[in-house]
Amino acid sequence: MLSKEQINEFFTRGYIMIEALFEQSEVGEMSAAIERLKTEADSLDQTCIHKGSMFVITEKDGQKQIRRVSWAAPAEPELKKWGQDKRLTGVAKDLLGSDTANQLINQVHFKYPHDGVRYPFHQDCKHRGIGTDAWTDINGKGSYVQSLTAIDEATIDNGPMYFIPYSCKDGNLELELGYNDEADTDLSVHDLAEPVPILMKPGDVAFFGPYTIHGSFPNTSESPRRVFINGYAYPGANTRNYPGEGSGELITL
Ligand SMILES: O=C(O)CCC(=O)C(=O)O
Repeated sequence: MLSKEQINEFFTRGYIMIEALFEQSEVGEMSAAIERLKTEADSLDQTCIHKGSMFVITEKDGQKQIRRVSWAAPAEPELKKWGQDKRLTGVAKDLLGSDTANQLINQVHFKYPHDGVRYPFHQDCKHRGIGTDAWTDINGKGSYVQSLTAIDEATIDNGPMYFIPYSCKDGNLELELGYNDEADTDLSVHDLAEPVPILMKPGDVAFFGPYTIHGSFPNTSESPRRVFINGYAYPGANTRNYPGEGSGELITL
């Protein structure tokens, strides 16, 4: 799927973007599945496993936040299908250097206007459990690839993803987890480039590694910013059970 230049860019800059990997009609199908999840989330008032998926619901300033659905597959099998689409897994195959992977993430991030949801700058290696028994970098190149598919257009105002180019160069910087709205990550102690907003059209996909620092700010626009995230680990790198029925499935890339 990828050229040598793209593979090199992934490992040096820390991320690549592939425009229009999915057609608009396909994004429409993903979007409809995500809206069905949103309807389920509307009926819940706290974080729970529902229909086999983990719905993460929080509250901020008295307002309900539908933050994410982790391992969306059981509640919405259409999203399992898209998360195992060969256009995503083919890229993961090239980047992992493996024909198979454990799929750890099949997730939707919702970000509605003024809901305050943000993701402080972080590295996904922390989420994978680096430094604990949960995680081993088996292929010596991070052993993990995450993809982020734009469902809505990502504009500068609706809380787009930001990447810090080349921030993967020093591996694990032991940053905090990226799920706490209140966290205030001090990046000034590291020698880093400026964060770059990734303005995506629906169907564009960003791929990034476990050491690439990324995050996003609240949605201050009047339209939603929804993304569909899938993550693939080199077989055996992960030993942890992720919430959701069937998570961590060994798949053929
Ligand atoms: O949805 C976002 O803006 C953040 C995504 C993210 O942090 C991740 O995919 O690890």
